[in-house]
Parts: sequence; C-alpha cells; structure tokens
Amino acid sequence: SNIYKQFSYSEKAQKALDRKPAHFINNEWVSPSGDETIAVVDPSSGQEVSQISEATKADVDRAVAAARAAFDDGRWSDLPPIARETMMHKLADLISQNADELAELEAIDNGKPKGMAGAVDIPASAGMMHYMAGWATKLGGDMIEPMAMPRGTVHSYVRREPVGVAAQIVPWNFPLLMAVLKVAPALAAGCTLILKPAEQTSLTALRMADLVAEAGFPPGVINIITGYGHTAGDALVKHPDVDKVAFTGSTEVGKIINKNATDTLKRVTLELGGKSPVVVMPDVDVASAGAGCAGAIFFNSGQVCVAGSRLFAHSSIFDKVIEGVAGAADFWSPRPSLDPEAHMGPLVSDEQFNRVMGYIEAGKKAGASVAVGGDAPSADGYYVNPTVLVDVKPDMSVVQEEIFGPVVVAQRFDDIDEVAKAANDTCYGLGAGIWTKDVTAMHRLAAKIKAGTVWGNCHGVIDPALPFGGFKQSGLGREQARQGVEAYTELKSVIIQL
Ligand code: TXE
Repeated sequence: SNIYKQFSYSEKAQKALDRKPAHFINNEWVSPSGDETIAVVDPSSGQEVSQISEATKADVDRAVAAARAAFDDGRWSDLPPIARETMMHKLADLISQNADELAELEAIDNGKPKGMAGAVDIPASAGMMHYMAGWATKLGGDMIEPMAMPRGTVHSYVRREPVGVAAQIVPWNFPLLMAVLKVAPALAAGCTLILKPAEQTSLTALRMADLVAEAGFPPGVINIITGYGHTAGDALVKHPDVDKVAFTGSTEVGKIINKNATDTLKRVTLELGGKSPVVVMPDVDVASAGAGCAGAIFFNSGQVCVAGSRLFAHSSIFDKVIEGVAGAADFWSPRPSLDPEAHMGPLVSDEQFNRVMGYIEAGKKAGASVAVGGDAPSADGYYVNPTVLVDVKPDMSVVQEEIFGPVVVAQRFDDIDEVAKAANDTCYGLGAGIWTKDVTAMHRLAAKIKAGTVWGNCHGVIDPALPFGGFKQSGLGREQARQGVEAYTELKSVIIQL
C-alpha cells in the first residue's frame, strides 16, 4: 500500500482553510488593500489547499497605526496587571480548548505529524502563554539610593515600562509556538504588537486571532498580518512607529533586519540559526544515546534551530553510536503529517526540499559517505529520508552550514579538549548536547562549549522559565524567562529632590 496517500481534513480544519484572505487589525478581519495572495501548500501532498493575503505597505501601515493608538492611549498598559494576566490565561485556555484543531492545522500547513503538534507545539504554546501571563503581575522596578547625595535628600527609583509597539516576525518550523513565544512576553510587559507569521505557515496564527477576540483583548493590542518578509516584514522593521523588532529566522535575514532597524534605533532581539553539536562520551549506554542522537536531529524533520546536526562520538564507540542512530531511522522514516503512525513528516516546502537535497549532494561530492538515508522517497510531498553522513571534513558545507533538514554529520574524537574545540568551530552558538555519566566531563564540556543552552543526556528540552538564545551568530538577546519579558521594557530612573 502507498504510505504517502492523501488523508482527508476535518470539517473544522477545512473551515479554517476556506477563510477569505484577510488581516486581523483592531480585533477585526479587515480586507487587504490589494488582491495579491500567497498559496498555502500542504507539504505532505504538495497540493495548494488555501490562500492567504500578501500584505502591502498600506496593510502594514494600518496595522502599525492600530497598535500605536492602542499603546499610546494606555488601553492595555494601564490596565491593572491582574487584568492583563487574567486575559492572557484566558487566551492560553482557549489555545488548549482548540488544541486538536490547531494541531491539525499545523500538520496541514507545516507538514509536522499531527501527533507531534498535539504533544509538543500546542501544549507548549499554551504553557508559554500561562508562564508569561504570570510576569504581568510580577515585573517591577528598583528603589536605589544615589551614591553622591546625602541620605534622605532625594527619593530615587527605577521604573520598568513597556517599550511600546513591537513588530514580531516568526518562522515556519513551529508556527504557533514561535508566535506565542513572541506575543506572550510583549503582552506581559504591556506592549502592543503586530505579528507577521511566516508566509509558508500562517494558518494557526490566523486561528489564534479568532481566540484573541474571543478572549476579549482590547482592539489593537494584538494585530496579525500575513505576507512576505522582504515586503511586509521589511516595512515593519523600518516603520518609524514601531519601537521594537523581535525576529526568529535565518542568520542571513537576522543580519539584514538588524541593519534595517538601525536607522530608527529600534530595540532588536534575534533568534537565529544553529549547527548544534552533540558529544557522546565513551561511557554511555550506547543504545539510549544513539536513540537520543537520532531524536536530536530527526525531530520535526531536523527543522529545529537547536537540531543536533553535528554528532561527535568518541572513537571507541563511534561505530556503535552510528548503528544506534541508524537503528532509530526506521522510527523516524517520513510519513504524511495526518498519518497517526507518523513520527516525522515531510519538509515544509519545495524550496526547503531542494535546499536540503542540495546539501546532501554537496556533501557526497565533497567526499562524505552516506551511512544512512541520503535520498528521498518517491512521493508528491517534500519527504527526505533520515540521513547520516560520515567521513566528513571540518570545512565541508554540510559541517559548517545549517541544513535545516533530517541530516546529521558524524565525526570521531579522542579527548575532551579536542571535541570542545571542534564543537565550537562554527559561526553559530545556539545549543549543544552532551551524553555521559561522567559528571566531570559533563560540567567541563558545558563550560567550554559556546552555546546559549547545553543539554546533558537529553536534547532540545525547552522550558519557558529558562532563558533561550544564541552566542555568536545564533542571535542577539534572550527570550523566555524574566529576561525575555524584560526585553520588552525600558528602564526609567526617577530622581526627586525632597
Ligand atoms: O527563513 P527566513 P527561510 C533558517 C534555516 C532555513 C533558512 C531559510 O536554515 O533553511 O533559514 O529559511 C521573514 N525583513 N531558518 O528563508 O527568510 C519571513 O517572511 C523582514 C532557521 O524561510 O529567515 C519569515 O516570516 N522579515 C530558523 C521569517 O522572516 C523578513 C527558522 C523567517 O524567514 C525578511 C527558519 C526581511 N528582509 C529558518 N526576509 C530558526 N532559527 O529556527 C524574510 N523575512
């Protein structure tokens, strides 16, 4: 039987697909200023299933004006913090109540298995919103005694205020989760915002817009527009009425955004690409480490900023670890996103399919050997088989560049200093995994590897309470945790002569 068969959509999902292209501004669905649309493609079949609007500069201006007015009149930031917190919890609850539909939409739009979206993306989105809701009532300033004034002659303190209007540009790999990761801290801080989901995957953000209205947010606090990056995204980044830009996406675009935001000196946070190392020390239980390394790269088809895409296994166990990863490849073999048996789906788009296959070919040409996979099943969707490349050299493009697909390059090492150096030999520094029972090796490596997050005997565990972001060219600033909310604030010192 053909495992790449087409699965039918639920009525609810079909209703979301049949929605007329529109932007969500001031809590209303507004008609786009132009007629241009962007096709929504189901990556499991390669078929167009819906259309979204391609926002123009006029649409961007309209959304920014709504967010600006909503911020300036204080309809959100002046509410009692508990009112903001409560509304955010309500939105989180609505996300949970609509989890099944949201998971299906994510599967149709992004290609990730519905089961994965239901187990990871949607609950993590609700969890992020709940976590950040709590900060609305807990952010505060400081009372500080000045150093140069006699005590009791001045009253000075530091206020923490919302930065204003935030433009939030997110990618397609975890569409709803990335949207909530941006929206939630902005709301907690008292900001208003314009969210632009990725042009490939806007369905769940649009569905969330319905829930925003249902939760009762004041109009203009959360505005959602769909469109391309180089047009709508660019207009947001350059807009004089936007105070802050938060972006997750490629390092290449992150650099462009950082430059473009400079003219108006916007506050910028960037969460960019990675080439995260996974180090396997000789003492591990090879079976579970092998399965862990496979999960680190094949989860979400490797379309994860912290994907463990460079595997370093100790020489004494290298072959066994590769065997373990190869053994897990069956579990991860790609299937349609609505297949209940699927653990890994297709890639998000034709473009990403070609990019990933191009890297595999480049690797082979440069002399890498394929230990597992290295090809794509013949099917209409954008499926790539789990792939392990060995015999790689440090300067190969498959070792240096972010592939963003189910492709891991495996290398040997003999001692800790050598592997720490190799692990740091890229322009990125987002995540790193270490597998060992040796606590000394664990902590030594955790200190030596330049990465925003280090995992021991696990990979990719993300928790809203812990700061997340990149060293080097993996980003700027931190999201999540207290620091993630504070990134949406300004400090103001107040000095009053008594
Ligand atoms: O990303 P882009 P793409 C990496 C990954 C992938 C590669 C290309 O390696 O293979 O990027 O993916 C918006 N001004 N990551 O091209 O272009 C765009 O509309 C303002 C890693 O899809 O960075 C979308 O909303 N905005 C990453 C968002 O940026 C612009 C996740 C991301 O798209 C813009 C995604 C511009 N000039 C891709 N150009 C991660 N860190 O997780 C584009 N955009």
